[in-house]
Amino acid sequence: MEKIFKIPKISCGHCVNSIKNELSELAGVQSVKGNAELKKITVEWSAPLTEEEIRNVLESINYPAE
Ligand SMILES: [Cu+2]
Repeated sequence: MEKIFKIPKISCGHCVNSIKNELSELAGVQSVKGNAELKKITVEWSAPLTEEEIRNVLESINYPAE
């Protein structure tokens, strides 16, 4: 699965890097790409990981997705 998450709290490349680091640690995540200017993160993942779990992690690191 692949999805683009809009994350309003992204303000610079460091934010993108922290999100990348955290999400990359999740089992099932294949790739994480980010764009600081657009405040968007593209995540590619496979089951059993779910979109909800990804959203929960984003929330827990204080970068909730819209
Ligand atoms: Cu930042």
